[in-house]
Amino acid sequence: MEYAKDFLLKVHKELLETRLMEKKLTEIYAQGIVPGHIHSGMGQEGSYVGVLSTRKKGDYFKFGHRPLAANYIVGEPMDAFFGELLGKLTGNALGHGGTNHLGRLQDGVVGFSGSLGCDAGVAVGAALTIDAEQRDNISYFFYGDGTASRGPVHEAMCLASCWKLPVLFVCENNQFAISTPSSYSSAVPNPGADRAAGYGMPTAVVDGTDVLAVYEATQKLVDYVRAGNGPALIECKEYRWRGHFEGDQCAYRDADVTHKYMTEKDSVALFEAKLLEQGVVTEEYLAKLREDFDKAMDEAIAHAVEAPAMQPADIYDCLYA
Ligand SMILES: Cc1ncc(C[n+]2csc(CCOP(=O)(O)OP(=O)(O)O)c2C)c(N)n1
Ligand SMILES: [Mg+2]
Repeated sequence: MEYAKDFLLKVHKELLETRLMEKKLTEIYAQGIVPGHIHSGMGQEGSYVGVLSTRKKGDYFKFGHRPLAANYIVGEPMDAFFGELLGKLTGNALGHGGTNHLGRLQDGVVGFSGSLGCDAGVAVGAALTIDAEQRDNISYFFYGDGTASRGPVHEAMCLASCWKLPVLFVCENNQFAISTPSSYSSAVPNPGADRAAGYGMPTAVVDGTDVLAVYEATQKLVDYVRAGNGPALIECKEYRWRGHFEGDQCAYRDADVTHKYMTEKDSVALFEAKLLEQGVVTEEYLAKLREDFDKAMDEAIAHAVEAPAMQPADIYDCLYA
């Protein structure tokens, strides 16, 4: 497929920013300034950015616990993002939720439940709104290979397909649910795609480390969903580079396999090599982009460190609308 230069630059910028932000999160966690866990999304940037490159204004997003940078990519300002992570009043949820409650409704982010899979129904509910308002938007539901086996996910798929609601189910198959390999919890090789036939949904299975392959496969499904045909499902195959959470020693998996993915299936390095070869970017351009983004993040983190923390008396604020 032929791409306009502006499109390639935008995809690359979002891919690089996702990587740099996910890396930064591990660094500030190690400094001890983040209350709660960080579940790094390093290794999964290509699938998120490839899928999100099909988004348009008015769409809804149900993200998970990784990569958190997805919230920034769809519009959350950095100060609100880092403020929330550090439990500060400048955060998008006034520091009440931290790592699991990033995202803002004005960006289309419909929130997150720590009880994985239960919020599949929220994504379907958002699609019902779109349907009632007769818009050509869609609701993206991102979920993991482990979450793919949860009951509420299947109930959500069933309802979305019976009512022909505009949902794109995005199964992020990073091969593990904490320490459980996907092959242990699923009798079929594709825990998302292989089960979607039961709901009459079209599917694609794609290499999640190839950002343009993800984009192309997703765009076909998104066209189908936006046209009012009902839901579809894409499953992205990838590998979680770091532990389930920061501090996980990963004793349950082979470090050589991890190393292989990190060196041979690095979505950012692979895409940058292509863009350099095609003359779309230069080494100087890439270096400046990295430097500027890193500086912007450091400034936002410094603001968050200085910002007032949430106090015990604030705990009942924002519970009811
Ligand atoms: C209902 C429920 N059960 C268990 C957990 C604990 N838990 C948190 S993350 C996780 C693994 C999820 O695996 P997967 O869906 O593959 O997502 P990944 O972490 O790989 O991105 C589990 C079991 C939870 N949060 N919610
Ligand atoms: Mg997983």
